[in-house]
Amino acid sequence: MADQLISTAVHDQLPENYARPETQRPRLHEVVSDAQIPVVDLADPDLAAACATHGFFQVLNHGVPVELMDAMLAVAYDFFRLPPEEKAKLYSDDPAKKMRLSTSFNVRKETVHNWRDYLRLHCHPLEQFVPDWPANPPSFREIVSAYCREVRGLGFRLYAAISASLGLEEEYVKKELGEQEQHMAVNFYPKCPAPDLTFGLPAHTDPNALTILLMDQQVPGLQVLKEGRWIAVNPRPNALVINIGDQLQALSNGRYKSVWHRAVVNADKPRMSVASFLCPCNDVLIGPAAKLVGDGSPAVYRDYTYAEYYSKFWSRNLDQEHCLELFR
Ligand code: AKG
Repeated sequence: MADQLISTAVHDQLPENYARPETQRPRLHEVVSDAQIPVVDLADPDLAAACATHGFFQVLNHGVPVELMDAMLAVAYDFFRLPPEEKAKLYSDDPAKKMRLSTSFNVRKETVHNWRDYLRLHCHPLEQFVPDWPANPPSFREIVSAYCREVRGLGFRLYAAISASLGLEEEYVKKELGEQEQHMAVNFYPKCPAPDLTFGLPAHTDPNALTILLMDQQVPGLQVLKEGRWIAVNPRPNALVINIGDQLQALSNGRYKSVWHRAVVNADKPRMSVASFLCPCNDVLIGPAAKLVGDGSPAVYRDYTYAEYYSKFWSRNLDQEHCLELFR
């Protein structure tokens, strides 16, 4: 078991239980590195096309201050540079914990681990969760809270734009999904001695509604599946990467796609990404919007609660079939 953080040691060799069998390796030489995922503005009419064809896009003019994005990444690196003893105190492999420093994905279930340490935080309401967040670095709570507030605002602006792009009233997604929970994964991928044998995160879709991803501009690592090929995402300066999660795929009756993506690692540099997830509360009933269901387009998914979805998601391995397939 990966019962300790990988970032607290230097590794000359990949430990055996991180090496994927031949057929599951990243095949980095086959990745398309010069393609772009769409870059859009919030008011852009191309938003709908980006959601429908890619499920992933980069957003500019998003309203989140660039200095805050830089501060968020800087404090995240500082956090992972804390002494091993201090980080060890925060370690947990219990996915139910609302604040945990952990490693890989779900160490209790997996047989092959992933080259990632991560800090997982619940972020809404902030007053409830911030007192349990790490007290070090000293600026951590203040910077991360400010970033969470901004990202939440952006998430709701995106919900409005996405609703409108589906021909629904602007408030539709926000109203339908109810009070949104907000979680964060601060992903740290240390330098890896064998990037061709393992993943930071293997292929997965996001079980939530919408993900807003901030990443280190200097070190690529995110890849998105498009027409059977993995595309490397090259972040535009000052952009945030947005991806449609499983719940928006269901609500849009399959028009918008929650796309497979993965994080690969590299030998020369560590990498950081900060994923903010908006998701419905447990008891919210989710299903295709009535306006998007009609004669020519029957409901693709049945109604279900988010609690049902989330527990199904966590009971499986990350890279199995799309979890939404179980809700048809
Ligand atoms: C996740 O946290 O779910 C991700 O997919 C992170 C991807 C990345 O590190 O670029």
